[in-house]
Amino acid sequence: MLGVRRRSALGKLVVLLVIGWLTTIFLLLSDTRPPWAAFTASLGPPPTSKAALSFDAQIKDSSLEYFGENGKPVILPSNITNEVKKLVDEGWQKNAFNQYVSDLISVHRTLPDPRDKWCKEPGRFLTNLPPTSVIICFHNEAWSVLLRTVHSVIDRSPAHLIHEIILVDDYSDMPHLKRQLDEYMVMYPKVKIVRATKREGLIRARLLGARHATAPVLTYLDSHCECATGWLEPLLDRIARDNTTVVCPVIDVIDDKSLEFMWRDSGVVNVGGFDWNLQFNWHVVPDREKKRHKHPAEPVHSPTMAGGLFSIDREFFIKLGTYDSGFDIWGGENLELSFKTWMCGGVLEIVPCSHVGHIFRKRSPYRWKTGVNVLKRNSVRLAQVWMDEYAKYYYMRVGNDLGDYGDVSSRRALRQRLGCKSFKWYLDNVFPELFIPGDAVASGEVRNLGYGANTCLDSPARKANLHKPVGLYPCHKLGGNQYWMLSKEGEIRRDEACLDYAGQDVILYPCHGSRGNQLWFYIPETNTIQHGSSKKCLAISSNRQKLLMEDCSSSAPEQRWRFDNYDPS
Ligand code: LR7
Ligand code: MN
Repeated sequence: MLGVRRRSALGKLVVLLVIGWLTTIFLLLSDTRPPWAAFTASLGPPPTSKAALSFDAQIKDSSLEYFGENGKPVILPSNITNEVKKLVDEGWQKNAFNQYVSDLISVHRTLPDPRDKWCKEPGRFLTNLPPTSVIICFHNEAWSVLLRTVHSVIDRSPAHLIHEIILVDDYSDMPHLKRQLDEYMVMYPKVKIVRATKREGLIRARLLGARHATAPVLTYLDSHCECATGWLEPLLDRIARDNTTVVCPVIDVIDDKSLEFMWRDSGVVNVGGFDWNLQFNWHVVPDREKKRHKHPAEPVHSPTMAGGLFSIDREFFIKLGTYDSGFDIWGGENLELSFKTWMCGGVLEIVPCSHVGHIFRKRSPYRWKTGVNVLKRNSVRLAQVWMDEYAKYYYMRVGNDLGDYGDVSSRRALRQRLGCKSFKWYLDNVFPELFIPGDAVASGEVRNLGYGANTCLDSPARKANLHKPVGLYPCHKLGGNQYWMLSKEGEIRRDEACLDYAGQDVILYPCHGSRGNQLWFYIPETNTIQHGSSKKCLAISSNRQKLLMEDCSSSAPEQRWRFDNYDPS
C-alpha cells in the first residue's frame, strides 16, 4: 500500500478498489481473524476488553473524538469500576506503563508537529535521500503500543524512504505477538517479522534484524515509540551528506501513565554523556558546541547516544563491527557504538529537527537472567576493549571485581584493524567536560573516625534523590554509594554531583564549578572537613544516622574524617 502515492489518478483508483475488494474478501473469509481486526483496519483503537469497548463506544457517540489525539493525555476518571481498575493494574504489572490507557488510543493517533520553523524551510534537506530499513526489536511488548510504533513510521514517513520495517521478536511469550501479529501485518507488505529461536536480548536481536535488512541505511527504534511529522528526512540527510555520521532524533517523553506526547523545542536539546559507572546521562549542549552553530536546530555533536533510536549507514555499521555480540540482554551497547563511532573516524549527532517519542519506564517489566549481573558483564567487555588506561575508573566502581566477562580478543583485534584513536583522544576532544577521577586528590570512602569509626558517607543511590540529604551507612569497602572524590578545586564529588551545603541539609547537587556552597577543605593533619563559605565542620550525630554541620572544634571526635587515597601531589 505504501507504493500507491506515485501512481496516476486512475491507477490509484484501480489500486484502491482492488485493495478494498481484497480486504473485504480477507475479512469475510478468514474466520481466524481476531474480533478487533475490522476495527483497527478502520482507524479506531483496538479495545482489548469489554470495559474498554463500552468506554470507546461512549466517546464515539458523544463527540466523534478519539482519546489521545494530537498527543493529548488520557486520564481515567476516578470513578472507574473495580473491574476496570483490575484491568488497569494488570496492564501496569505486565508492561510497567499504562497499557489500559494505551489500548483506548488509536494506533494511528495524530501528534503535534514539534519541529522548529528552521526545519521546514525549503531546500533544508537533500531531495535524493537513501531509503532505510527500520528495525524494531521487542520482547513481550503490548499490542497497541507496538502497533502504534509501526503505524507512526508508516503514517509519518515518505513511502519511498521506507524500504522495509523489520520486527524482531526476541522470543516473546505473549500470545498476541504470534499469529495475531502475523495476520495483522498481512495488510502491510513492507513489514517483515523475524523471530529469534531463543531469548537473545536486545543487542543480538538487533544484529538479527540487521542481517535481514537490505536498505543502505538502518534505523533502529524501541518497540514503544511514536515518530513525529518529518522525523526521518533530517536523519537521512546527515547520512546522505556523510556516511560516517551516526544520527539520533530528539527523544520526546511519552508519559507512562497518560500516554501524553510531551515534546520539547530545539532550544532545550540535550546531548549524551556517561559517568564512571558507565551509565548514560544527559547534558546541556556545551558552549564550545553552541559556538559552532548559527541556529539551535542544527545537528549537534554528542559524546554518546541513549541507544535505542538512531540511524546509521549500513556499510559503516558493518565496518565498525556492528555490536559486540557477546553483550547480553540489555545495556552497554549504546556506549560501545558511541565510543567507536568517534574513535574510529565517525561523528555522532543529535538532530533537533527529528523528533521521536519514547515511553520511559520506571522499572524493567521482563525477566532478566538470574545469577548474572548482565549489565556489569557488558560494561566490563566495553571497558576492556575501548577504554585503555581509563578502564580502571570503572573497575573501582565495582570493587575491582571484573567477574567472568568472556573472551574479548576478537573485539580488540577489530579495534586494531580499524586503527581507531585512543580513549584519551576521545575524552580530550569529544567529552572534555567529563571529570577524570585521576585528577582527584583523594578518592574512595570518606570514613568518620568517631563513635567506633565504622560510619561512611553514603550517597542517595538513585538519580531522583539528587537534592536529598546525603546519608550515612556502615562502611562496606565496595565502592558504589560510598565512592567519593575530592577534586583539586575542593569539590567532594560523585561524578557530576557535588556535596553542597546551603545552611540546611548537606545534599547532592549538580556540580557547578563555581565553588560557593560546593567548596570543602579536607585537612588531613586534623582529620577535618571544613565547608568553605560557612566555615562549619562536617560531623555525624551520636546515633550515626545523620550528617551535621557544626562549629569546628579541635576536640570533637564526631568531626574527624579520613578520606581514602589522599595524595595532593
Ligand atoms: O531481552 C530483551 N529483548 C528485547 O528485544 C530486552 C529488551 N528488548 C527490547 C525492548 O522490547 C525494547 O524495544 O529492546 C528495547 C529496549 O529495551 P527497554 O525499552 O526495556 O529499555 P530502555 O528504553 O530503558 O533502553 C535504553 O537503553 C538500552 C540499553 O541497552 C537500549 O539501548 C535501549 O534501546 C535504550 N532506549 C532508548 O535509547 C530510548 C530512550 C531512553 C533513554 C535515555
Ligand atoms: Mn525503551
